[in-house]
Amino acid sequence: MDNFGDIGVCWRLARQLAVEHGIAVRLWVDDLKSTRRLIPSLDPGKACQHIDGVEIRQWSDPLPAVAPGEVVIAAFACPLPESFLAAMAGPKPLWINLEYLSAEDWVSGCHRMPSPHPRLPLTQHFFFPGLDASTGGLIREADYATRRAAFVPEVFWEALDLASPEPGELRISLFSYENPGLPELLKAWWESPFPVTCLVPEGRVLPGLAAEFGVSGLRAGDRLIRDSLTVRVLPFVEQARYDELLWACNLNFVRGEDSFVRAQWAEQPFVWHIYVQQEDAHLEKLEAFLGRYRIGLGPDVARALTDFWLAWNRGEGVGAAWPAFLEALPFLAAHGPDWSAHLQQVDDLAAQLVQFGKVEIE
Ligand code: TRH
Repeated sequence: MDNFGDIGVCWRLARQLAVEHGIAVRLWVDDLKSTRRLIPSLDPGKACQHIDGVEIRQWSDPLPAVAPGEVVIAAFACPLPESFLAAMAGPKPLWINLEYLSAEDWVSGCHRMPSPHPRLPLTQHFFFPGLDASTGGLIREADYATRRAAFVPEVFWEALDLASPEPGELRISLFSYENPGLPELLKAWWESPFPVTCLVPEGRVLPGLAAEFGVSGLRAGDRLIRDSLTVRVLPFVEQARYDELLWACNLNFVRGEDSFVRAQWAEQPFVWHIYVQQEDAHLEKLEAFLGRYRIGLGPDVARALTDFWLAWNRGEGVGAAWPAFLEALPFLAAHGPDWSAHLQQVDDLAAQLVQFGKVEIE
């Protein structure tokens, strides 16, 4: 199988297909250097290497000539190189276009839809991850629950050289894009009547954080303290261990797609910073998710959740929305396991892809 597309999702999926389903997966990566943050054992100097059963290949131009796998997955509408498409025209592998995750209703109508190539004798099939049985489901590894049950928070905190949370302390992980609402949020946290610890993996939010604290730059290991707030900058952890951070915190700020899904499996309250799309299409996606996620919440909690998520995504009104969101946290914490159980009624994305492959190829 050949896999092209966004690395956070694609690496996780490739690994699962190889480890759990015994499939020979070749993952094409354009930027090996930044992928190394997710996979520390990756050697960016090597154009071809094997990690966790996955063949990782440098996506160069021109692409090395290889025979396409039996299945080709192009994720997030990424265009396949012409030479590879031409090579596909002979053996005609099953070609899957793995789309963005969306909770919007139209998704179920487009899931698995075929679309012939305008010139070549090839058909791509749209495959949509999603939240209900009419979609392709979400990535979730078979050993997820076992790993979570074996997790010992005290050991995790010790490894980060941090004490376990004090009673009443709020421990937050912050993984987001640049956000003009950050200063207001930090203010709410440092004015808090109880201790707040914010753990920030190295990434795009650091310059905004540094500016707010009046320091020239931040890096892993740095600690900032102001009144009730302690900020600790963490190294970007390897992808396989990111879940631990989400399990250990009682509020997780996440973004994009993969961390957003992991936060849902972690069952803790979370805030999604969605990636911005043209014509504010992302806000519709955000509302569509909230429309489903809110089911079962009381009206005040649902309102507090919606107001805070919208404020964070618009980058304004974050401070005003925080107090009600804070009050809603215990209810959202209770909601997390119900939501995760609801999602688990749907087969996971890897299993559905394998099933689809079996039906289409045989
Ligand atoms: O990187 P992202 O912003 O990715 C997004 C989406 O994939 C989206 O579909 C795409 O269109 C957009 O990019 C441009 O956020 P995401 O999806 O959460 O991916 C981040 C990955 O990093 C995820 O796999 C979790 C991982 N991670 C670690 O491995 N260690 C860490 O310390 C942290 C904070 C994250």
